[in-house]
Amino acid sequence: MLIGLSRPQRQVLFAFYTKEERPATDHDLSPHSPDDFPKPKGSRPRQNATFVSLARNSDLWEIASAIRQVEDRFNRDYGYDWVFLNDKPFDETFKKVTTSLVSGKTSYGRIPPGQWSSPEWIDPDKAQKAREQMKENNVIYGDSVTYRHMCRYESGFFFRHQLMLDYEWYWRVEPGIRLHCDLHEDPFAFMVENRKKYGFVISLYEYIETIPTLWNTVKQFMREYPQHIAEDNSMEFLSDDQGETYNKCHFWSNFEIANLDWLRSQSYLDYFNFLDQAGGFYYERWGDAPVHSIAAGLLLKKEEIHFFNDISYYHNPFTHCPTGEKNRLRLKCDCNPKDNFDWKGYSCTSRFFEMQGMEKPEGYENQLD
Ligand SMILES: Nc1nc2c(ncn2[C@@H]2O[C@H](COP(=O)(O)OP(=O)(O)O)[C@@H](O)[C@H]2O)c(=O)[nH]1
Ligand SMILES: [Mg+2]
Repeated sequence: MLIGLSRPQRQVLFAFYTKEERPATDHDLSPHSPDDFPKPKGSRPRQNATFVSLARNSDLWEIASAIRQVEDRFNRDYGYDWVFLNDKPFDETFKKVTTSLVSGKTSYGRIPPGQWSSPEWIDPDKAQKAREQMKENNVIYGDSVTYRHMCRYESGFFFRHQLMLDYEWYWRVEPGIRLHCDLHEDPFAFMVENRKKYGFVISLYEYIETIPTLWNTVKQFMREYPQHIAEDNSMEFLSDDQGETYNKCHFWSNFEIANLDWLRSQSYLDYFNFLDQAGGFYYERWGDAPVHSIAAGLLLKKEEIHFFNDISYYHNPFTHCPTGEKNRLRLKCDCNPKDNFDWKGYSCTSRFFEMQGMEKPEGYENQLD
């Protein structure tokens, strides 16, 4: 059953696949039986949620260490499922090891080739020239084609993979990340109970070389689809001049806890398709982080976006370590508060607090540099 999706919405999702690409049979489930899964802690029911990781077979040990941390700090008490996606088939070792680590059900999906390649309207010569230029300018991943496929896939497709359709919520986990504190509450339940749609832990400024025309494209989208722009949006977080220019602030999307039905909504799909047509995933190197963040900032109400101070997180090279010693002791954190990125100059989290009219947590003044 496709929870939360009407029949026409489902048709939109499936219409994208050609018959050959349909991923329906291209996945495996783990050998667990439902009785093996731990019951959620406390009285609250488990939410309709899953972890999701895009990974290569070669990412195995890095994703294994990430899973182990997520399990030890949180999921062993909840048993949420985990979906793994890959442009190539996962090998047996990858499946065996990850299934042994995850307390919930695991499933392994192959990405349809049409979603891991540049669309037919992209001019290959123009895209290649752009990559060469970026390589010369030392732009990170500037010459990588697969990184571009990855950014486009995370921007527009993972949430409509067959294996994701039955879920309403996801938590994205990348290889090599760390969690430094226990979680004392189920973040999915928090999202549901507080009517949130998008949650983040780290925000920062994007390299402008990767997105020179993104904001102009977004402005065109806003003109063409004014009905999709939320009234009480977060433009103030994204722009310092009421939308004229982009200040490059974005949520770091290697961590996300968010609502899949929102990404599958007509407004998000119109937004993604508009950007995809413009070609910037290949002629530039648009990242899924600014793409998701601008969408969250404009299509959602600002109160639907949440900053998880309590979830400590590391992805090379930045750390979010909860501000406030009481918090860190209560949650058994092993991060050094000095490493906390939130209040440093390259973070946008201060701006987020200001936009939301939120008071900064006690002790933030000591972490400004
Ligand atoms: N299957 C697959 N996953 C990829 C590929 N490239 C990147 N990823 C995944 O995409 C995510 C982002 O890639 P990563 O190398 O961590 O990029 P970074 O965090 O921006 O430095 C991670 O979950 C990777 O495992 C690829 O070619 N194939
Ligand atoms: Mg990464």
